[in-house]
Order: sequence, then structure tokens, then C-alpha cells
Amino acid sequence: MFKWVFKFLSFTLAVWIVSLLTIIREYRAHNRVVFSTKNDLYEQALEKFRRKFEPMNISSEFRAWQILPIQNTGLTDGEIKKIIKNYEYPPGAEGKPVILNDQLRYYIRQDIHKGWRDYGFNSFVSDLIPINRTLADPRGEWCKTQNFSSDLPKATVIICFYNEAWSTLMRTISSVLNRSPSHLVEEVILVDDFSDKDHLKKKLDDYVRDTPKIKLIRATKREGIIRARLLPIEDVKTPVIIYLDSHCECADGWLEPLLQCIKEDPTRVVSPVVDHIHDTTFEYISQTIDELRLGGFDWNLKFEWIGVPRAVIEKRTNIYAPIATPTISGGLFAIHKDFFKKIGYYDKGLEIWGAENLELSFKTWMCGGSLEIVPCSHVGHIFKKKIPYEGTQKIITRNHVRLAKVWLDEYAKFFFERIGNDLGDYGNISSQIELRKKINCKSFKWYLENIYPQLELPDENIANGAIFSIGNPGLCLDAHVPSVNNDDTVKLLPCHFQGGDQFWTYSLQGEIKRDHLCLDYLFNTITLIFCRNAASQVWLYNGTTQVIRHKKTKQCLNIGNFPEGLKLVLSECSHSSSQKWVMEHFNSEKLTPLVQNELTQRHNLTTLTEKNKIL
Ligand SMILES: [Mn+2]
Repeated sequence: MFKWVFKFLSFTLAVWIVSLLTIIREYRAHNRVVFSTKNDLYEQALEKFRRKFEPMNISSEFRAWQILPIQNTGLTDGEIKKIIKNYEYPPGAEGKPVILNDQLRYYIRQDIHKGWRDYGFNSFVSDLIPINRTLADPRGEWCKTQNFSSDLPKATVIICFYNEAWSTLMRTISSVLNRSPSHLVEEVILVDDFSDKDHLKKKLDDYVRDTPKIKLIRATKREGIIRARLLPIEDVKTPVIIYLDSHCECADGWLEPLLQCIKEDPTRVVSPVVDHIHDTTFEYISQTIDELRLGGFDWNLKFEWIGVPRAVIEKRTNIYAPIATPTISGGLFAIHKDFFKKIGYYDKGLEIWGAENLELSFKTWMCGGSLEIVPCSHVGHIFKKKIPYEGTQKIITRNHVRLAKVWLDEYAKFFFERIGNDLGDYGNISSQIELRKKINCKSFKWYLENIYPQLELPDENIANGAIFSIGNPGLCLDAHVPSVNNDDTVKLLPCHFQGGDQFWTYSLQGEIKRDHLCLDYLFNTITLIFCRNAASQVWLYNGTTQVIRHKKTKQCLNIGNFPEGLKLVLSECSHSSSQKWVMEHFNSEKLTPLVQNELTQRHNLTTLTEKNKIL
């Protein structure tokens, strides 16, 4: 009897040990770092390449690797010729667009739709373009003649991806390797943020194993772009870290000017000019120096591109010199490892995506560094139509609340009123507050005054908040900003008092604004477009009579009853309650003499018109 029990127990123990070992092995396998080694496969490929392109001088291992990843569209050359309208060989060379024919077979249309769905761009077109396609040199003439230090610091390029298309990922890597002096790039570290696409599994492992200088790290669970970027940080052996998105193309000479800045001062965080790679045609559209844009943000804490202030332009002696920017767009930048460490990398409490670029921007400036765009360095980027992360808006808002709580001081209120002061659960921020104290960072007031003086503060306005109707209680002015180009009419929707699409400011100049957009009356429509100091954007609100008069047409903002429903219109001013509005937090004491004058003049004028009518 005892013998049987003993046998049973030892058997259980053995099973237990084996499973444990398997679990450990599996775990390590998933968490493994695949180092690239020069092996037979690579040598064979190199040989083949040399035979094929005999007359070409292969200067380094760097250039030879290009042959390895050839994307497979499953189409013959003849078929490809039929598909592309502006066919030239090879497609997309010199960064030119690839335009598809209007009439395409059903299965190709399906492929194109799938690409858009999966990646947010036309991956079908990307697959038709060689991975090592050529680009026209986007740099200004001065940049091409610039000399760099002979001892520039080395860089590690980190590329994080989540379910990226094969050809765009490969083209990113290819452009880094082919357009950088090889001694300046120590390695390219790919970080897979737990992708589930097949082509990013064994196929990618094999590619990495066969390619020099490439390393792959896989997250064992979904980390989000913020934590994924930090995964390889301990492995970085070089002074400089460069982050790139996984759908980029580096142009000629992109690297050296970035490294030069950091060599001169390791507290400089620098970003290349971000050129556009068209999401449909893959045309490389480079920004000229006159089109140079800086990074800003609005009080929704949304990043936006802003113009270079006139005062700054006038002071610049060399238009190609690096230029200070309040913020960066986030995906593409170079930073010294030690400075990144000093400012605490990213706040690890930020989830998935969003706000990390502003966090980095604010703390760089506030904690002793500077943030610059380097006009001589160009990197193209596909601005995706869709972000491949789910449930993001809630997460982004949470991240923004964290960001505001840690860095915005008394200015945080401007963001909070945009979200109806509903902060939700934003996690523990004590370590971030501590860091800010420890490294002695400046105030947000200092940042706004010195780095981003052009940002308007909402409390300089006469009113801010919702604008709601008296005649139709519960209806508010509403405009959805991202769709401003397609559907730019201002609507009447039930009030929610949560800021967002119903948040307005009434400026000292009499504009009804949302950040840089103004309420305007164009082509008989009340619309929201860029503020441009125009008379048609001036609205005169009288806190007593509660009417909003349009300066240019001398008519009043009214709610019209149409068969299709209630609509915002301009009508002759009357005392009808449908013309009465409340502007939240309206402070009549802030009315400038200018607006006040207009208000009284207008009043007299209407009285006159009314008299005329009676007569
Ligand atoms: Mn991107």
C-alpha cells in the first residue's frame, strides 16, 4: 500500500517539475531577445546579391542587406503594370506617388480595403513599392554643405510597433540603415508590443536573425507605446537614443544634424522635420523651409502644428538652424540617454498612447533641457487615418488628467473645464510629483511665458463654457472639431455641460472661439473655421438683452424651425426668445471699450430700423 502511494506521489512530482520547466522555457522563449548573427543564410543572400548586381560597388554590409526582405504581393510584373496608372519601374522611386487604376479587380479592391482596415493606410500600394526605394533629397542647399564633428556620438534606433504592415516596417528599417553612416548606428532595436499578425512572428524572427545590427524584443503582454518604448532602455549602449515610428522613411542626411545638436549639448532633445508620406499613394511630400511648423497644443491638451511666430522668424540669421519648439509630435526624436534618465523617462503610469509627447515636451523644457526641430533632418511619416488602439479616448483623457495634475500647476483648470471637471481615476502620481521636486523643475507659468507665449489663456476671455438657448431650453451650440473640414456647420444639440464639443470662449475681440477656430457666417451657413480677424467673425453679445448680434450682417443668432428640424440661422433681430442665449461665465466687466461701443451702436441702429418698419 505504502509503495503505491509513494509511486503515485513521485509520479505527480515528476509531472509537476516537467510542467514547471515547460512554463519557464515558454516564458523565456516569449521574452527572448533575438540577436542577429551573420549566418550562412545571410552569406548566401549576399553572394546572390553580388552576382546579380555585379557592377555595383557594395560598400558595406549595410547596403547589401537590402535584398533580404522582398515583400510578396503574389502578383506578376504584368499584373502590377495593369494595376498602376502611372506605372514606372520601380514603382514609387524618388518618393513619387503610386496611383492605382480606377477599374480594379474585385480581389484587389478587397485587398486594398483590408489594408485600410488593418493598418489605417493603403498597405497594398506600400507592398508594390520596393523596400529600399529612392527618395529625392528633401534638404535645403545649406544643409548639404554642412560639416559635422568627426566624433559624433553613436545612436541606438528604437522602433516600436504593434501589428505594423510588413512593407512599411521593413522600409523604416531599410531607410535607417541605408541612409545613415554605418558607424553612427550601433543597432536598431525593434520592440514588438504584443502584435498578433502572422508576418510579425516567425517571418520577423528569421529576418532579424539574418540581418546584422537588428535586434528584436517582444513584450509578453500589451504594454502600449509608452511602456514599450522603455522596454529596451537598459540594453542601450550608446549615448544617444533615437525613437522612430514603424511607418517612417528617413531621408538623406537625416541622422548627422540630430547627433550634432546632442553632441553640442546633451540636454537638447531634437526632432527631425516630419515630412508626409501620403497614406494612399505613398508619395513622399517634403516640407520646404517656408512650410516649417512647430509643435504646440491647445487646452484640450491636443497636440497641434503651429506656425513659426513672426518675431522668431525675424530674429533668425540662418533659416536652417535648429529652432526651439514648445512641443513635439512625439513619434520621432533623438535624446541623450542620460538626460532621458534624469527627467525620469516617461511617466510609466501613462497608458497605451497619448499625452506622452506633451509630457516629454513639458518636462524637457521645465527641467533644464530644450526642445528643437532640426530643419536639415528630414524623416517621412505616414499619418494614419486610424490609430490601431482600442478604447483610446478614455485612456487618452486619463493620461491627460495625469499630465495636467503633475505638470500644469494652476493652469490645469483650463483643461479640466474642457472635460466638465470630471477627472475620473487617474492613478497615483506621487512619484511624478516627487521627481519634479527632486530635479528642481520650473513652473508651468515659466513655460507658458517663455516657451509658448502665443498660447491664449481662456480666462483672458469675456466668457467661457457652454452657450445655451433660452427659447429652447436644453439646447447648446455644438461643433465637432476633428470633422471641421467635412462637416463644418455648427449644430444645436442637447446640452451636456461636459466641455468638449460644446466648449466656447468669447474673446475680447468679440469672437466666439474654440482654440484657433472661430464662429463665422459664410455662404449663409454658421460655421467654424480658422480665426482670421474678419468682420464676419465678430459677434456682439449683450448680457442684458441676451442676443448675439453678427457684426457684419447686423442680424441675430436665432433658432429656425425647419421641416428637417431646428437649425441655427441668422435672422433680423427681434425680441423673440429664440434669439436669446446664455454664455456661461460671462463677465461683462471684461468687455473691452471696443466691443462695448459696438454693442451700443448696434442697439441704436436696431431701434432705428424697427422704427422705420413701423412707419
Ligand atoms: Mn505614427
